[in-house]
Amino acid sequence: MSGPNPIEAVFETLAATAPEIRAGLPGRRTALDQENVTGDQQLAADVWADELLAERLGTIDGIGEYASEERQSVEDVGNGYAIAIDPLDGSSNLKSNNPMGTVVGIYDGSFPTTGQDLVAAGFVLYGPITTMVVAREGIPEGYVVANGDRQSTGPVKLPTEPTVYGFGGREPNWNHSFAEYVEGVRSELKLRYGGAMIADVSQVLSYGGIFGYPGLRNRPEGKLRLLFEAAPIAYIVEHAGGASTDGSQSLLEVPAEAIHQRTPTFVGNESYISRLEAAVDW
Ligand code: AHM
Ligand code: MG
Repeated sequence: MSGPNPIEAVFETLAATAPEIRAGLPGRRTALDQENVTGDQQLAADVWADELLAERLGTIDGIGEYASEERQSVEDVGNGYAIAIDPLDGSSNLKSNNPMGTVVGIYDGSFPTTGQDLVAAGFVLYGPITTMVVAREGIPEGYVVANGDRQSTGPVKLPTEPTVYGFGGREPNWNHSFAEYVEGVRSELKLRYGGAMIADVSQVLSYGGIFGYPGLRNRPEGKLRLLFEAAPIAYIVEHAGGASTDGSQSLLEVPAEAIHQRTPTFVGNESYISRLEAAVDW
């Protein structure tokens, strides 16, 4: 399928495919006897959503590379933009029937690359309703997805008054400087953590605040993946008026040496991001 241009076509296709993904989830909640390349347990839904999206997005004219969290290597699918996708972000939430998402970054470059090559990013959130946020140029736009069509809900701007926070990882594995920073945040903001990045970032975009997954004592690079998750979300939040960091620099500046590279990931209001950069010593 191709649209007016490859970037628009990616988001149109994602909106058209989202209801199908949602409808296909009930029968695909079982764990497969396999892990993806970064060692996560795969569900039938992860593999199925990846195959569906590779088929739909990989055949768009003007898309040259398809990289997915669920596959080992980059697929060469023609000439043009490189797309990185997490087909079902937060899929462990399928068991408990909590929200999940799909996140995509469109890069004008070849993998591995940095967030500076991003020309657009977007996500679908499978919550009580299906919503979508797309950032291209200027302020990101929100949509409600119904019957495969997008209806705009207007610009997405990070509220200037922060309200919520959510940080991943087990607290005993947090580094001391980060734990101290969180003590301050706890006394100021309200905890909202659901275990699916897209859903947690959507709360930050709606109410203001900070979401993050830190580097851990036993895993200094943290959990979230730079090209599939961290950079696309940073692109969206920065365009919405917020900031991002890996602890010392914008997530859009972190160079990727490997497709599945992980990074400590934080997005949210500038005041909380700069305080975090001053506080952490990893
Ligand atoms: P996934 O892409 O394999 O679902 O993993 C990423 C998810 C993020 O959505 C979320 O922020 C994080 O893992 C939650 O991890 P935890 O369960 O350790 O809190
Ligand atoms: Mg994910």
